[in-house]
Amino acid sequence: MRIVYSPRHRLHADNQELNAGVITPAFELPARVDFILKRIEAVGLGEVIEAKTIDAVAAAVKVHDAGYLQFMADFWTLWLAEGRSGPTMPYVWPARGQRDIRPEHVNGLMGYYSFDGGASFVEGTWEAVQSAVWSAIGAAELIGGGERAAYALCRPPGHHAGSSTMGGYCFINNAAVAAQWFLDHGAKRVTILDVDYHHGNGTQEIFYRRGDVQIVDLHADTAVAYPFFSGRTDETGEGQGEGFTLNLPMPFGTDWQTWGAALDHACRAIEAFGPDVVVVSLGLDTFEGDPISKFRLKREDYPKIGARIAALGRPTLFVQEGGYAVEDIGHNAVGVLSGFEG
Ligand code: SP5
Ligand code: ZN
Repeated sequence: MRIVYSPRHRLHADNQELNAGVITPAFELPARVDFILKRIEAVGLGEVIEAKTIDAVAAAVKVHDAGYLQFMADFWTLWLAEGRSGPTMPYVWPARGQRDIRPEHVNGLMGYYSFDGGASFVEGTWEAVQSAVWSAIGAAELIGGGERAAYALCRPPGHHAGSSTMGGYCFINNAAVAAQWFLDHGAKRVTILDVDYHHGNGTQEIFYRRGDVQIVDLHADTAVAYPFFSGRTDETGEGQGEGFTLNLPMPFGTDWQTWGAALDHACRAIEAFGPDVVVVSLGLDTFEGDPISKFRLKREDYPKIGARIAALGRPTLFVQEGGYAVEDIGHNAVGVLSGFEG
């Protein structure tokens, strides 16, 4: 299958994150893409295409708030105007009992448009964020043109980004933007199958009240795992979307036996929905060696994921999400994609 990516992802680097009381260098690194590309070339998975420049805001505004996108576009200018130039992260959020009111100052805006301290900006962040949308749309276009599958090698990832919130290393929800692109280009129903270790809270929020996009999400139980505030089994959608969200949480230590059974259950729900296209939010942080996660999938399990998804028999767009064991991520990503191709 063909791979779409942009070298501009590299502009989002040397940032930091806030985790359980500690500010650390970011786990979400440019090297992730390097290792995946290296493995793609080693096995000859397919042609790697550089994403062409498109209007990322025009594509993203179909699933994101316009004021949120404008804030991200303006952020670096506002930050420089404060006399700052280093990486930043938010530090105050509107929580229960406070007002949903848009402040004017950059420090307030940063909190208003985020839900954690995991999405920090550097000078090139907005450029990189837009280029991930180019990759997602470029790969979607390949499928629109008749290909059975394509891989958007996006960075930064997207599934934690909600309609007006960044967090969890995510700014624009690349998979959601692509799903909407399919609907705007003839698809009647799209499924987003999220296999990242973490619950795709942003994707769920964006489509929660819609019946044209089914969300099926395998993840670590959010009673004990990030992002904590969504991802439970009783979240099934609302209104028009009732019944079109399926959360499949699993405990720490989950291995293929449990995870593979959950994937099979997920795929049966997808078969019942009958989507025109499947968008896979392809996180690889389920790997036993992942530095921030607690599942135990092994390298040999990833081709089985691809094979089960292929058995759905639907046009399939893979969109890269998490996965932080940088030395292994290439094997695991290409494992899924090779398993899909059979
Ligand atoms: C796209 C994606 O996978 N985002 C993940 C964001 C996770 N952020 C919180 C992780 C908390 C894990 N704590 C790490 C401690 C490592 N010693
Ligand atoms: Zn993740």
